Amino acid sequence: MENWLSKRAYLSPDAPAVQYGSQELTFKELQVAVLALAGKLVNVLDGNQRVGLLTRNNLMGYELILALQQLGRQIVLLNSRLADDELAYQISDANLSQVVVDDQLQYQLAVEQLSFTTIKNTQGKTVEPVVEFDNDQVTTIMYTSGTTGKPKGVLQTFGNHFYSAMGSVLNLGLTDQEAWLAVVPIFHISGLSIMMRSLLYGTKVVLVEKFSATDINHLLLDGQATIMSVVPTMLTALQADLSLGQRYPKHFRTFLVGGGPIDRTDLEHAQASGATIVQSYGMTETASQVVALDPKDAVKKIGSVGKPLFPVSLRIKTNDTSVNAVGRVQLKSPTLTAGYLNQTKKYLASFDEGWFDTGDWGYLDSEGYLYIVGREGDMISSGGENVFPDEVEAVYRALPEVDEVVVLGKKNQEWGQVPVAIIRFKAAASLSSEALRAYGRQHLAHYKVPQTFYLDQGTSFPRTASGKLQRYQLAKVLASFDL
Ligand code: S0N
Ligand code: MG
Ligand code: MG
Repeated sequence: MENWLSKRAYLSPDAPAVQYGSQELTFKELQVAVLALAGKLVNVLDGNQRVGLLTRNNLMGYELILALQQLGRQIVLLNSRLADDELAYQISDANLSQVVVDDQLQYQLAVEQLSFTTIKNTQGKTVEPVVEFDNDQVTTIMYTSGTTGKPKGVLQTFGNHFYSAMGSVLNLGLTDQEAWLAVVPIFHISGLSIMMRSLLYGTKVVLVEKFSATDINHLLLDGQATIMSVVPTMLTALQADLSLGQRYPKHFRTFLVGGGPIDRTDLEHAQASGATIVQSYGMTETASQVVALDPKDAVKKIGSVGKPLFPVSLRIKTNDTSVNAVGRVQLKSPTLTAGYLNQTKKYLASFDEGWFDTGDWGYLDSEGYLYIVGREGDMISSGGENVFPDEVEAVYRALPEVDEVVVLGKKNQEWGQVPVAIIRFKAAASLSSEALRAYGRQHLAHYKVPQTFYLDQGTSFPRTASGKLQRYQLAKVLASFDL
């Protein structure tokens, strides 16, 4: 396919492309700004095909992603909430030599950091953008954690993003005034997919750097957006901020909810405020949502994430043939990642008879609606960020004082779930909760640090014969600590 930015600037040069605070750019203006930035980048980038980026949701970060695409570089979108240790692994795995870093963020990294200001102040030259965005070409890489081993770099091709945008629009439709509010991070697929859709649909993005329920409600009530991607934490905060009886204008048509389940109360509150809720299921590996629930079914099918989007096929892998039998959720989709960086074996091992195994557990009801009942490796979803107990446990096990540690999710009003830990010290050793927290915050993203440390009182953790923790049995253990 022809370069999406070139094509879009040709098709609808004067249509609004992006709004950031008081700044608004048309697609032609965006193209000019992006190419100017690309002209500066070539003067500071080395020959490495891959470039890291650490940014918040601001216009410079937005333009940098597009500029790197114009130069045909692969962009490694790093999560700005990660700790230095976590970033170091990803930087080394992706073989990065340079990371472009938002001036507002600070890290200690073993590679060259190019600040936004450095780039802005660089003399630019004229560059020829790439002509083609090839479907098979990897354009972005995002790291995801999992149950075993280190995080994996998920390779996302232009084809992945294209089919994702098509699947989304065939479900959600489009209005001629479309303006998609992006406060979900552009380093996650939730945010990046909004950017890619904008180029393909020719629609506007309302980019917001910092989530504040009051500010966002102000924008929505003011009619500045037609659709917004949210995680459940955001939806809850937005509803709590509305005054009694306050309703969103008709112009605002949808909250696209992903990154975890919402409960009935939140759903009803949101509906009472005049909003339409589309719940969905998706992941970095599928370049955003692959399953979505028709708003008409939201109440009738509460708890369901809906039906697979048009390009997506889904099956539940189980030997049980009864209706509602729980099994592994497996997919086929043109949006599916082309691979895990440096981990071909792991990638191939995620397929079962040609179906990609999500690692999640779920069932289809008699009408073909998907319900998710368990996440890979007892993944904890905190405010839309994934936390894998294994990863947190490994960090704590490295402490000489620690004999055993078990991390599990606890229900939380604000974040949906938060990690908590049950910890056992070696004989005569101990650490305070404060010390444990401080240690965690040094080595892990803050949202991964257990909110509470429960001292083990001789609990026997449920294990299989081979010694593997039976996580599904742990909820009972936690309940006994909560008394
Ligand atoms: C909810 C957010 C905005 C909260 O961040 P906020 O308020 O900006 O926090 P800070 O002011 O920076 O920090 C305050 C304290 O809060 C802690 N903290 C921040 N985030 C979390 C968190 N998630 N859990 C627990 N604690 C958190 C900070 O650490 C700080 O504490 P101290 O001071 O102690 O350090 C923010 O978390 C956020 O943006 N969340 C959303 C992330 C997201 O987008 N996730 C989705 C990922 N999934 C996918 O991308 C696949 C699905 C998908 O594509 C999709 C998802 C949603 C919608 C649509 C789609 C789609 O299909 O298109
Ligand atoms: Mg930090
Ligand atoms: Mg906050």
